[in-house]
Amino acid sequence: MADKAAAKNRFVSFFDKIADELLGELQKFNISDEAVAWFKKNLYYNSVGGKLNRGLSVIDTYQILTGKTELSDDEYSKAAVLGWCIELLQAYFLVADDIMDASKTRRGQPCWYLAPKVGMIAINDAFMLEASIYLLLKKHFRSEKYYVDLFELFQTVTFQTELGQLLDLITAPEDEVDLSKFSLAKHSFIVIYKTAYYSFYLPVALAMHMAGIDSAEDLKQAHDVLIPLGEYFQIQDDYLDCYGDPAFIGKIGTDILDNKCSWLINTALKKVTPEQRAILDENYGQKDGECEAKVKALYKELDLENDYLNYEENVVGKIKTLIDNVDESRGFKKEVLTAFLAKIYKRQK
Ligand code: GPP
Ligand code: MG
Ligand code: MG
Ligand code: MG
Repeated sequence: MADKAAAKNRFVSFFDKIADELLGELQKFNISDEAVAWFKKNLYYNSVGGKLNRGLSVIDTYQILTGKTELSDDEYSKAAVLGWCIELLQAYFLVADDIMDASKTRRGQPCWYLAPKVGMIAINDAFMLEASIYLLLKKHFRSEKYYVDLFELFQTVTFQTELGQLLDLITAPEDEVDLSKFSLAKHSFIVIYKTAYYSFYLPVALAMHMAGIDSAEDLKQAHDVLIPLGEYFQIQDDYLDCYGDPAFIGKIGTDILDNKCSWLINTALKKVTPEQRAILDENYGQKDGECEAKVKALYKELDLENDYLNYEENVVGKIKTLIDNVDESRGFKKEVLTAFLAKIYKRQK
Protein backbone atom coordinates (compact mmCIF):
# COMPACT_ATOMS: atom_id res chain seq x y z
CA MET A 1 0.00 0.00 0.00
CA ALA A 2 1.34 3.40 -1.01
CA ASP A 3 0.26 5.04 2.27
CA LYS A 4 2.08 2.49 4.34
CA ALA A 5 5.22 2.80 2.25
CA ALA A 6 5.09 6.61 2.52
CA ALA A 7 4.69 6.41 6.31
CA LYS A 8 7.64 4.07 6.52
CA ASN A 9 9.78 6.31 4.29
CA ARG A 10 8.98 9.36 6.37
CA PHE A 11 9.87 7.49 9.55
CA VAL A 12 13.13 6.18 8.06
CA SER A 13 14.12 9.70 6.90
CA PHE A 14 13.46 10.95 10.41
CA PHE A 15 16.27 8.71 11.64
CA ASP A 16 18.83 11.06 10.07
CA LYS A 17 17.66 13.71 12.55
CA ILE A 18 17.91 11.29 15.45
CA ALA A 19 21.39 10.19 14.42
CA ASP A 20 22.56 13.80 13.99
CA GLU A 21 21.30 14.68 17.45
CA LEU A 22 23.02 11.71 19.03
CA LEU A 23 26.26 12.38 17.16
CA GLY A 24 25.99 15.99 18.35
CA GLU A 25 25.88 14.70 21.94
CA LEU A 26 29.11 12.79 21.33
CA GLN A 27 30.83 15.80 19.83
CA LYS A 28 30.11 17.75 23.03
CA PHE A 29 32.67 15.51 24.70
CA ASN A 30 35.32 16.48 22.16
CA ILE A 31 35.77 12.84 21.31
CA SER A 32 37.86 11.83 18.27
CA ASP A 33 36.39 11.79 14.77
CA GLU A 34 37.20 8.09 14.66
CA ALA A 35 34.91 7.45 17.65
CA VAL A 36 32.13 9.58 16.16
CA ALA A 37 32.39 7.66 12.89
CA TRP A 38 32.27 4.35 14.79
CA PHE A 39 29.14 5.34 16.71
CA LYS A 40 27.49 6.53 13.50
CA LYS A 41 28.16 3.16 11.88
CA ASN A 42 26.84 1.37 14.97
CA LEU A 43 23.65 3.45 14.86
CA TYR A 44 22.89 2.93 11.19
CA TYR A 45 23.98 -0.70 10.93
CA ASN A 46 21.85 -1.82 13.85
CA SER A 47 18.81 0.44 13.92
CA VAL A 48 17.72 0.64 10.29
CA GLY A 49 16.90 -2.22 7.91
CA GLY A 50 14.30 -4.07 9.95
CA LYS A 51 10.53 -4.07 9.60
CA LEU A 52 10.24 -1.07 11.97
CA ASN A 53 6.82 -2.32 13.09
CA ARG A 54 7.42 -1.40 16.71
CA GLY A 55 8.51 2.15 15.96
CA LEU A 56 5.77 2.80 13.40
CA SER A 57 3.19 1.48 15.85
CA VAL A 58 3.79 4.39 18.22
CA ILE A 59 2.75 6.82 15.48
CA ASP A 60 -0.17 4.67 14.29
CA THR A 61 -1.44 4.19 17.84
CA TYR A 62 -1.20 7.89 18.64
CA GLN A 63 -3.18 8.70 15.48
CA ILE A 64 -5.87 6.17 16.30
CA LEU A 65 -6.18 7.35 19.92
CA THR A 66 -6.44 11.03 18.98
CA GLY A 67 -8.49 10.43 15.83
CA LYS A 68 -6.07 12.59 13.84
CA THR A 69 -5.14 11.61 10.31
CA GLU A 70 -2.68 14.51 10.08
CA LEU A 71 -0.33 15.26 12.96
CA SER A 72 1.28 18.63 13.62
CA ASP A 73 5.05 18.73 13.12
CA ASP A 74 5.56 18.71 16.88
CA GLU A 75 3.24 15.74 17.40
CA TYR A 76 4.83 13.79 14.57
CA SER A 77 8.29 14.55 15.83
CA LYS A 78 7.47 13.44 19.39
CA ALA A 79 5.81 10.20 18.27
CA ALA A 80 8.66 9.48 15.86
CA VAL A 81 11.28 10.06 18.58
CA LEU A 82 9.46 7.56 20.81
CA GLY A 83 9.23 5.16 17.88
CA TRP A 84 12.96 5.40 17.27
CA CYS A 85 13.61 4.95 20.99
CA ILE A 86 11.92 1.54 20.72
CA GLU A 87 13.93 0.73 17.61
CA LEU A 88 17.12 1.66 19.53
CA LEU A 89 16.01 -0.59 22.37
CA GLN A 90 15.45 -3.38 19.86
CA ALA A 91 18.86 -2.69 18.26
CA TYR A 92 20.48 -2.94 21.70
CA PHE A 93 18.74 -6.25 22.40
CA LEU A 94 19.51 -7.75 19.01
CA VAL A 95 23.22 -6.89 19.01
CA ALA A 96 23.51 -8.61 22.39
CA ASP A 97 21.12 -11.47 21.59
CA ASP A 98 23.06 -12.41 18.45
CA ILE A 99 26.24 -12.78 20.50
CA MET A 100 24.45 -14.90 23.10
CA ASP A 101 22.71 -17.06 20.47
CA ALA A 102 25.84 -17.35 18.30
CA SER A 103 23.76 -16.21 15.33
CA LYS A 104 25.31 -15.51 11.95
CA THR A 105 23.05 -13.10 10.13
CA ARG A 106 20.49 -10.47 10.97
CA ARG A 107 18.38 -8.43 8.54
CA GLY A 108 20.26 -10.03 5.66
CA GLN A 109 23.74 -8.97 6.76
CA PRO A 110 26.34 -10.38 9.16
CA CYS A 111 25.44 -9.89 12.83
CA TRP A 112 27.18 -6.77 14.14
CA TYR A 113 29.66 -8.71 16.29
CA LEU A 114 30.73 -10.57 13.14
CA ALA A 115 31.16 -7.42 11.04
CA PRO A 116 34.79 -6.57 10.17
CA LYS A 117 36.80 -5.20 13.12
CA VAL A 118 33.83 -5.25 15.53
CA GLY A 119 34.02 -8.45 17.61
CA MET A 120 33.36 -7.87 21.31
CA ILE A 121 33.31 -4.08 20.91
CA ALA A 122 29.73 -4.95 19.98
CA ILE A 123 29.00 -5.31 23.71
CA ASN A 124 29.88 -1.67 24.36
CA ASP A 125 28.07 -0.67 21.17
CA ALA A 126 24.93 -2.35 22.53
CA PHE A 127 25.22 -0.36 25.77
CA MET A 128 25.57 2.87 23.77
CA LEU A 129 22.44 2.10 21.77
CA GLU A 130 20.54 1.71 25.02
CA ALA A 131 21.99 4.89 26.57
CA SER A 132 20.91 6.80 23.45
CA ILE A 133 17.26 6.21 24.40
CA TYR A 134 17.62 8.22 27.58
CA LEU A 135 19.50 11.04 25.85
CA LEU A 136 16.62 11.38 23.41
CA LEU A 137 13.92 11.21 26.08
CA LYS A 138 15.66 13.93 28.02
CA LYS A 139 16.12 16.14 25.00
CA HIS A 140 12.54 15.88 23.73
CA PHE A 141 10.33 15.23 26.76
CA ARG A 142 11.97 16.67 29.85
CA SER A 143 9.37 19.39 30.23
CA GLU A 144 6.34 17.15 29.61
CA LYS A 145 4.34 16.01 32.61
CA TYR A 146 4.55 12.41 31.37
CA TYR A 147 8.38 12.43 31.17
CA VAL A 148 8.75 10.25 34.27
CA ASP A 149 6.13 7.81 32.90
CA LEU A 150 8.13 7.38 29.69
CA PHE A 151 11.36 6.98 31.59
CA GLU A 152 9.98 4.42 34.01
CA LEU A 153 8.26 2.52 31.22
CA PHE A 154 11.49 2.06 29.27
CA GLN A 155 13.33 0.98 32.41
CA THR A 156 10.65 -1.44 33.56
CA VAL A 157 10.20 -3.02 30.14
CA THR A 158 13.97 -3.32 29.66
CA PHE A 159 14.23 -5.18 32.96
CA GLN A 160 11.31 -7.46 32.03
CA THR A 161 13.00 -8.29 28.71
CA GLU A 162 16.30 -9.05 30.41
CA LEU A 163 14.47 -11.32 32.82
CA GLY A 164 12.96 -13.15 29.86
CA GLN A 165 16.35 -13.39 28.17
CA LEU A 166 17.81 -14.84 31.38
CA LEU A 167 15.13 -17.53 31.46
CA ASP A 168 15.62 -18.19 27.74
CA LEU A 169 19.34 -18.73 28.31
CA ILE A 170 19.29 -20.80 31.49
CA THR A 171 16.58 -23.06 30.07
CA ALA A 172 18.97 -23.76 27.15
CA PRO A 173 22.30 -24.79 28.72
CA GLU A 174 24.88 -25.49 26.03
CA ASP A 175 26.40 -28.63 27.51
CA GLU A 176 23.46 -30.27 29.22
CA VAL A 177 20.52 -31.16 26.99
CA ASP A 178 17.61 -32.31 29.14
CA LEU A 179 14.33 -32.08 27.27
CA SER A 180 12.36 -33.06 30.36
CA LYS A 181 13.04 -29.54 31.65
CA PHE A 182 10.99 -27.96 28.85
CA SER A 183 7.27 -27.29 28.96
CA LEU A 184 4.79 -25.06 27.14
CA ALA A 185 4.12 -23.28 30.44
CA LYS A 186 7.82 -22.41 30.78
CA HIS A 187 7.87 -21.39 27.14
CA SER A 188 4.94 -19.06 27.66
CA PHE A 189 6.66 -17.35 30.60
CA ILE A 190 9.92 -16.90 28.66
CA VAL A 191 8.35 -15.40 25.56
CA ILE A 192 6.01 -13.05 27.39
CA TYR A 193 8.98 -11.52 29.17
CA LYS A 194 11.60 -11.63 26.42
CA THR A 195 9.35 -10.37 23.61
CA ALA A 196 5.78 -9.36 24.41
CA TYR A 197 6.48 -6.48 26.77
CA TYR A 198 8.90 -4.54 24.63
CA SER A 199 7.44 -5.40 21.24
CA PHE A 200 3.74 -4.98 21.98
CA TYR A 201 2.93 -3.34 25.30
CA LEU A 202 5.69 -0.72 25.07
CA PRO A 203 4.73 1.03 21.78
CA VAL A 204 1.08 1.27 22.77
CA ALA A 205 1.76 2.41 26.35
CA LEU A 206 4.12 5.13 25.05
CA ALA A 207 1.50 6.43 22.64
CA MET A 208 -1.13 6.29 25.40
CA HIS A 209 0.99 8.50 27.67
CA MET A 210 1.55 10.93 24.84
CA ALA A 211 -2.17 11.05 24.03
CA GLY A 212 -3.12 11.44 27.70
CA ILE A 213 -5.26 8.28 27.59
CA ASP A 214 -3.26 6.54 30.28
CA SER A 215 -5.44 5.74 33.27
CA ALA A 216 -4.38 2.59 35.13
CA GLU A 217 -7.55 0.87 33.86
CA ASP A 218 -6.82 1.66 30.22
CA LEU A 219 -3.16 0.67 30.49
CA LYS A 220 -4.34 -2.63 31.96
CA GLN A 221 -6.84 -3.14 29.15
CA ALA A 222 -4.07 -2.62 26.61
CA HIS A 223 -1.71 -4.89 28.54
CA ASP A 224 -4.22 -7.73 28.81
CA VAL A 225 -4.58 -8.02 25.03
CA LEU A 226 -1.05 -7.03 23.97
CA ILE A 227 0.68 -9.64 26.11
CA PRO A 228 -1.17 -12.61 24.51
CA LEU A 229 -0.63 -10.93 21.13
CA GLY A 230 3.11 -10.71 21.83
CA GLU A 231 3.17 -14.35 22.89
CA TYR A 232 1.60 -15.29 19.57
CA PHE A 233 4.20 -13.13 17.77
CA GLN A 234 7.11 -14.94 19.44
CA ILE A 235 5.54 -18.33 18.63
CA GLN A 236 5.55 -17.16 15.00
CA ASP A 237 9.24 -16.28 15.47
CA ASP A 238 9.92 -19.78 16.82
CA TYR A 239 8.06 -21.28 13.87
CA LEU A 240 9.93 -19.14 11.34
CA ASP A 241 13.25 -20.05 12.97
CA CYS A 242 12.76 -23.53 11.49
CA TYR A 243 10.33 -23.03 8.59
CA GLY A 244 11.06 -19.48 7.43
CA ASP A 245 13.17 -18.80 4.36
CA PRO A 246 16.48 -17.27 5.59
CA ALA A 247 16.73 -15.20 2.40
CA PHE A 248 13.34 -13.69 3.20
CA ILE A 249 13.47 -13.39 7.00
CA GLY A 250 17.07 -12.13 6.89
CA LYS A 251 18.33 -14.48 9.61
CA ILE A 252 19.37 -18.12 9.89
CA GLY A 253 17.58 -20.06 12.63
CA THR A 254 19.63 -21.36 15.56
CA ASP A 255 17.01 -22.67 17.99
CA ILE A 256 17.66 -26.41 17.47
CA LEU A 257 21.45 -25.99 17.63
CA ASP A 258 21.13 -23.73 20.68
CA ASN A 259 18.94 -26.12 22.71
CA LYS A 260 16.18 -23.49 22.92
CA CYS A 261 12.91 -24.08 24.75
CA SER A 262 11.04 -23.21 21.55
CA TRP A 263 7.35 -23.69 20.79
CA LEU A 264 8.21 -26.34 18.17
CA ILE A 265 10.21 -28.64 20.46
CA ASN A 266 7.56 -28.35 23.17
CA THR A 267 4.82 -29.21 20.70
CA ALA A 268 6.88 -32.12 19.37
CA LEU A 269 7.47 -33.45 22.90
CA LYS A 270 3.71 -33.68 23.45
CA LYS A 271 3.18 -36.06 20.50
CA VAL A 272 6.32 -38.21 20.13
CA THR A 273 6.51 -41.99 20.52
CA PRO A 274 9.34 -43.29 22.77
CA GLU A 275 11.40 -44.04 19.64
CA GLN A 276 10.95 -40.54 18.29
CA ARG A 277 11.73 -39.10 21.71
CA ALA A 278 15.08 -40.95 21.66
CA ILE A 279 15.91 -39.23 18.34
CA LEU A 280 15.20 -35.85 19.92
CA ASP A 281 17.23 -36.67 23.06
CA GLU A 282 20.19 -37.61 20.90
CA ASN A 283 20.08 -34.78 18.38
CA TYR A 284 18.49 -31.69 19.92
CA GLY A 285 20.84 -28.94 21.13
CA GLN A 286 23.95 -30.43 19.49
CA LYS A 287 26.16 -27.92 17.69
CA ASP A 288 26.05 -30.06 14.56
CA GLY A 289 24.24 -29.52 11.27
CA GLU A 290 23.50 -33.24 10.80
CA CYS A 291 21.85 -33.50 14.20
CA GLU A 292 19.85 -30.39 13.39
CA ALA A 293 18.72 -31.97 10.09
CA LYS A 294 17.53 -35.10 11.95
CA VAL A 295 15.44 -32.99 14.30
CA LYS A 296 13.97 -31.07 11.37
CA ALA A 297 13.12 -34.33 9.60
CA LEU A 298 11.31 -35.55 12.69
CA TYR A 299 9.40 -32.25 12.94
CA LYS A 300 8.27 -32.86 9.37
CA GLU A 301 7.19 -36.44 10.18
CA LEU A 302 5.21 -35.11 13.17
CA ASP A 303 3.58 -32.52 10.90
CA LEU A 304 4.25 -29.65 13.29
CA GLU A 305 3.34 -27.25 10.51
CA ASN A 306 -0.24 -28.36 10.92
CA ASP A 307 -0.12 -27.97 14.71
CA TYR A 308 1.12 -24.46 14.12
CA LEU A 309 -1.71 -23.62 11.73
CA ASN A 310 -4.25 -24.94 14.24
CA TYR A 311 -2.60 -23.00 17.04
CA GLU A 312 -2.71 -19.83 14.97
CA GLU A 313 -6.42 -20.07 14.14
CA ASN A 314 -7.25 -20.88 17.73
CA VAL A 315 -5.20 -18.10 19.33
CA VAL A 316 -6.39 -15.48 16.85
CA GLY A 317 -10.00 -16.37 17.74
CA LYS A 318 -9.21 -15.90 21.43
CA ILE A 319 -7.47 -12.59 20.86
CA LYS A 320 -10.42 -11.31 18.81
CA THR A 321 -12.72 -12.12 21.72
CA LEU A 322 -10.43 -10.24 24.11
CA ILE A 323 -10.54 -7.24 21.78
CA ASP A 324 -14.33 -7.41 21.51
CA ASN A 325 -14.56 -7.13 25.30
CA VAL A 326 -12.50 -3.93 25.55
CA ASP A 327 -14.38 -1.03 27.18
CA GLU A 328 -13.88 2.15 25.15
CA SER A 329 -15.62 4.51 27.59
CA ARG A 330 -12.45 6.21 28.91
CA GLY A 331 -10.88 6.80 25.49
CA PHE A 332 -8.89 3.66 24.72
CA LYS A 333 -9.80 2.21 21.32
CA LYS A 334 -10.18 -1.35 20.10
CA GLU A 335 -8.81 -0.28 16.75
CA VAL A 336 -5.33 0.05 18.28
CA LEU A 337 -5.44 -3.67 18.95
CA THR A 338 -7.09 -4.80 15.72
CA ALA A 339 -4.46 -2.81 13.78
CA PHE A 340 -1.71 -4.67 15.64
CA LEU A 341 -3.30 -8.06 15.05
CA ALA A 342 -3.70 -7.31 11.32
CA LYS A 343 0.02 -6.46 11.10
CA ILE A 344 1.15 -9.86 12.34
CA TYR A 345 -1.56 -12.32 11.30
CA LYS A 346 0.03 -15.01 9.07
CA ARG A 347 3.27 -13.06 8.82
CA GLN A 348 6.09 -14.67 6.82
CA LYS A 349 8.88 -12.53 8.29
C1 GPP B 1 13.94 -12.67 20.85
O1 GPP B 1 14.51 -13.90 20.96
C2 GPP B 1 14.23 -11.90 22.07
C3 GPP B 1 15.03 -10.83 22.09
C4 GPP B 1 15.64 -10.31 20.86
C5 GPP B 1 15.28 -10.14 23.38
C6 GPP B 1 16.73 -10.14 23.72
C7 GPP B 1 16.91 -9.59 25.05
C8 GPP B 1 18.06 -9.16 25.60
C9 GPP B 1 18.04 -8.62 26.96
C10 GPP B 1 19.36 -9.22 24.89
P1 GPP B 1 15.19 -14.69 19.72
O2 GPP B 1 16.59 -15.00 20.10
O3 GPP B 1 14.27 -15.78 19.34
O4 GPP B 1 15.19 -13.60 18.55
P2 GPP B 1 15.81 -13.86 17.11
O5 GPP B 1 15.12 -15.07 16.55
O6 GPP B 1 15.45 -12.61 16.35
O7 GPP B 1 17.27 -14.05 17.31
MG1 MG C 1 17.68 -15.23 21.84
MG1 MG D 1 18.32 -14.85 18.84
MG1 MG E 1 13.98 -16.59 17.34
